[in-house]
Amino acid sequence: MSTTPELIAKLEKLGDEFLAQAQPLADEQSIRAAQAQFLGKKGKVSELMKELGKLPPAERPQVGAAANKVKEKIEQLVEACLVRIANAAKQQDLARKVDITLPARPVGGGHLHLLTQVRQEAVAVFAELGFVVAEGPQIETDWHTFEALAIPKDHPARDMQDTFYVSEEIVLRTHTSPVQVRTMLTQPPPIRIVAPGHVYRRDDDPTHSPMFTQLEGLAVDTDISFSDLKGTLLHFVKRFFQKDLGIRLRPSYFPFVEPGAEVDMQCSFCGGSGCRICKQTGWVEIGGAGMVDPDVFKNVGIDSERFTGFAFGMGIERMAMLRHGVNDIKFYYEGDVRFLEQF
Ligand code: FA5
Repeated sequence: MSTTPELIAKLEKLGDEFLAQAQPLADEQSIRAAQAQFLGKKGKVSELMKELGKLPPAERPQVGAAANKVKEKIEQLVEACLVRIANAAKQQDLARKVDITLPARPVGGGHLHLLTQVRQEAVAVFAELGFVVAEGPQIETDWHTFEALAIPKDHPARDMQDTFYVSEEIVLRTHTSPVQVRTMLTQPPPIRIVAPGHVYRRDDDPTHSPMFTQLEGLAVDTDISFSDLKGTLLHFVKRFFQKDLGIRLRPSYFPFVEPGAEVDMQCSFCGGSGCRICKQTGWVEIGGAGMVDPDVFKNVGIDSERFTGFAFGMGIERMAMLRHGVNDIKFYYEGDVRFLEQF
């Protein structure tokens, strides 16, 4: 059993002991562990204090005061050690050399969306042939979208394009053909335009989307014939797909052209021998086309005795699918960078 002076001496020694133990430590965690060894519930100070009860009551306050003093000293040493390591870390930071002449890391840039790329490339092919870009509104009048194109309200052809109506007279355009009307109303022949843009229909399956992109074409002049239409489309397909592919024009009905045709091209994937993209037929439909109907010329005030014209409308998603094998139209619009980065 220790006497009061012995116990006080032991307590006082703990301060130096802590200092010796904590001085070499270089991180906060070890300093806190050392602090617990001295000041914790089962720490060295508490151990010594167990002897307090055995001392004469009159001497106990003296020992208690010595214990408080050593606790305070250890607390101060802990603080000093923490400041020391914080300063050391700061010094290390300041000493680190930065080579500002190193080249910067490249910043990942974005790129045009696949549909924008395809649209620009398609327009570029027609631009080589003298076509210029024309535009029209996506929220369009019923008259420009249907009536002027010889599709009156009760006409069964309206069922081919299930329409989103804004009001009785205003629609979301179902095709880019109203740009034909707007162009012919404002510009006298000769006309050679292409009109790319968004169109809307109540359509939704793996190859049809409620919003998609079409590329309209229109040429009006004194001597335009069906063979000009065929030659233009054939040139486009060969140039755009950079392959010697054929086209075929299947007789079809659009009220605003006469004769009218569906435009098929040989499948760019298999070259016409049959694959999953063309459903083993060797051919894929890319759009509609035909000679401008004299009724449409009448509606826009162009003399159909003097002028003839051809028009076509193609799906840009379809062309992108044929170029890149995209088998679900949704991929274009989901904004998934894993898809978009491939192009
Ligand atoms: C038309 O829209 C006519 N305006 C085309 C035209 C223009 C004919 C000028 C004559 C003269 P159609 O409804 O077939 O035609 O659409 C043309 C192309 O758009 C289709 O061949 C297809 O490639 C694409 N398309 C049609 N509906 C959708 C849809 N919901 N999603 C994606 N592409 C579509």
